[in-house]
Amino acid sequence: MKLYFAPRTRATRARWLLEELGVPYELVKLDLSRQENSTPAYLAVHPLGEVPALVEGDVTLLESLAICLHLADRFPEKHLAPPMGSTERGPYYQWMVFAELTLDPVVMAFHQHAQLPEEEQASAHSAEELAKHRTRLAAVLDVINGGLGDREFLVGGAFTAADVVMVSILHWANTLKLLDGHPRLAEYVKRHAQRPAVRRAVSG
Ligand SMILES: N[C@@H](CCC(=O)N[C@@H](CS)C(=O)NCC(=O)O)C(=O)O
Repeated sequence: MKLYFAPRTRATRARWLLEELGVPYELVKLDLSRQENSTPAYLAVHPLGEVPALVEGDVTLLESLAICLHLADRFPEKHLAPPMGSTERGPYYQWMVFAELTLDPVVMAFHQHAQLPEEEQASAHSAEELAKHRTRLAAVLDVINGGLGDREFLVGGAFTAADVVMVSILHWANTLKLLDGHPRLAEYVKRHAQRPAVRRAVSG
């Protein structure tokens, strides 16, 4: 297996999961600042020039969520996904998809706001948009907080790929200081960030 990767991107969650699984893989690092993702060779792997991409034999897999779902199922003996058809499988899908399709867009909205020039950030339109995002973010974080409760992991009392995807996006939210009013979620992120597999995934 070959993982096309760049640090501090959505590729980190795929690398983290590979490290948790402890399976052999080849890491191909791309320097996005040098447009190494725009070469004809890489565009033949990922036509949009994005990371991650996972190549195994004749199959190339795009989309970090699909890669995480696939990898956790590919090695069932590692128990990073509840068995197919089990009671836990539904919540497992739910949290993976909630993280990607509900949490990620609102975090992205804050990220994009932070990239705006200062005068644009201060404009009335921008402030109004930000207020809407804040309301949405609070509601979304409340759902995750309620789902997690006092438990250590999202699903089935054990660490799964759902934690990998959720923590990755919450970690991004945390770097934007969006978890300041949610100590339990901040603690959930901090605790997972200390996992040895995370340290390996962000090293070098
Ligand atoms: N939905 C895709 C998004 C992939 C994506 O947007 N990757 C970004 C990094 S997080 C990228 O490669 N951007 C190319 C660039 O910055 O030039 C996924 O989750 O894999």
